[in-house]
Formats: sequence, structure tokens, C-alpha cells
Amino acid sequence: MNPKLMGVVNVTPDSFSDGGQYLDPEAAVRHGAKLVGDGAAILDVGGESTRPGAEEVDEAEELRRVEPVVAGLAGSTTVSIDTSKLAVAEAALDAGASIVNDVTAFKHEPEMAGLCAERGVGAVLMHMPGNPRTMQDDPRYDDVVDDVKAFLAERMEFAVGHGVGEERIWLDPGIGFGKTLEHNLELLRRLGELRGLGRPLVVGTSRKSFIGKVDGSGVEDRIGGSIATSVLAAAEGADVLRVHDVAEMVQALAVANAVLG
Ligand code: HH2
Repeated sequence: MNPKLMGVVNVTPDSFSDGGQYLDPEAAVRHGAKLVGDGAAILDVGGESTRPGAEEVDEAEELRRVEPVVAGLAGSTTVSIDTSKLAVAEAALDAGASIVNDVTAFKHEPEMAGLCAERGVGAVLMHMPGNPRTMQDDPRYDDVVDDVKAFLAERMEFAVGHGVGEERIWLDPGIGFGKTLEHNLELLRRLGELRGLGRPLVVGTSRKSFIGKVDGSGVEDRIGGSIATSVLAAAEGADVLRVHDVAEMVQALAVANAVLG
């Protein structure tokens, strides 16, 4: 197992686990540099929380948050911009980001596909039904893995149809986005089935509330669950793990690999 680690840099007042900690651009850049030192290959910079029920952030405000942080980090590492807004993605690419991580898979602003195509950058397409305000209202699937797979296949077709090189696309089942505890567990258990889509898989379980639903832990206390789910995801073929706690993940993967030989 040799997944890349994508370290999370949230430049927000309200992200569910680290909101407010890195709102100051200098603090965010310092944090990103620490994550790279810990072993992150990619930093995912975001200026809008997507936690269930989160309010949408004004475009100018999101831009103001992320632009200096992307500029401060992109010279020394690969940066992805976690946004569903075209103007924010464009400014972040201008500032040096080389991947667009859109949790709406280009549904919020379909022109994102053209932007990624034109700039020749990577794109992470994630599964989320509806939007963060509504996604946890009684989510239902016929078969969660088949439904997520069909959605990702359709979004990939859309992106490729708009000129995005298929080789630049990564796919993400969107753990915690419009899913019950059982849906999340089943997606992790059957993650290998998504390999059939033929593209690298990104998985983000870090500190998410489904972990707390298993053992009652609060958001500050979910590292064990984050590591367990991430290592299992890597064993099922995840290529990129989106995590807050990079140093702990590096150790967990090293020990898991040592055991596996
Ligand atoms: N999860 C979050 C945000 N962006 N992007 C991808 N591709 N996959 C994910 O699983 C994912 C994501 C939510 O985590 P976080 O950024 O810590 O919280 P918030 O959205 O509250 O800022």
C-alpha cells in the first residue's frame, strides 16, 4: 500500500474539526508546511466548509481566504483547491494550484470542466447527492456502491466530454456526504468495486461524524477511527487519502506495510 497523503488545510472559521484554527493566512501556510514535513504529497486548501448544514460562503470572501494560502504553499508542494466555485478555482490555479477538488463533481458550476480542460490540471470528482444543506435529509440508495459508481462514471463522462483528459481525473465516493452510517461503512467495505472505474480513488474519512456514530467519540477524538478506515481504504485500493493528521497516518501505513511484508 503506497497511497499519497492529501493534507487538509482549511482556511475557514467553521470547518467541522478545525474551523478557525487556520483562518489567518500565515497560520494556514505554516500548518501546510508542517503537513508536508510530516509526509503529505498534496495539500488540499479550502475556504468553505462543506459540513452538513453549512452556509454557503460568498465568492469574494472564499477567494480572500484561499488565494494567499495557495500562493504561499504552491511554490514548494502540489496544491489542490477544494472549491465548487469557478472564480475561486481560477484564482487558485493562477496562484499555483494544479488540481481542482470539486465536491459537486462540476455540478454546481459546470464551467469548471472547461476551466480544468483549458488549464490541463487535475480534477477530483466526488459523489454528493444534492448540496451540504440538504444532503443528510434521509439519504437513500438502491445499492449505495452501484449508485455512487454510476454517478462517478457519469460525471467522468461529462468532464471528458468537456475536454478534461481522462488521465487527469481522480474519483472520490464522498464519505459522509449524503450517506447514513451504513452507507459509509458499506462504501468502505466494498471500495474495491470502484476500481472498475479505472481511475485513482481519493478517500476522505478523517475525523468525520460517522466515526463518532460507531463509538460515540467527539470530533477531537477520532484519530483512531480515521486511521482504521484510511488503512482499510488503502488496502482496498485507495490511491489518495485525504487526512488532517498526516504524521499519524504515515506511521500507521508504515506499520501496516511492515506487517504485510
Ligand atoms: N471531505 C471534506 C471536504 N472536502 N473533498 C474530497 N474530495 N473528499 C472528501 O471526503 C472531502 C472533501 C470535509 O472535510 P473537512 O474539509 O475537514 O471539513 P469542512 O468541509 O467542514 O471544511
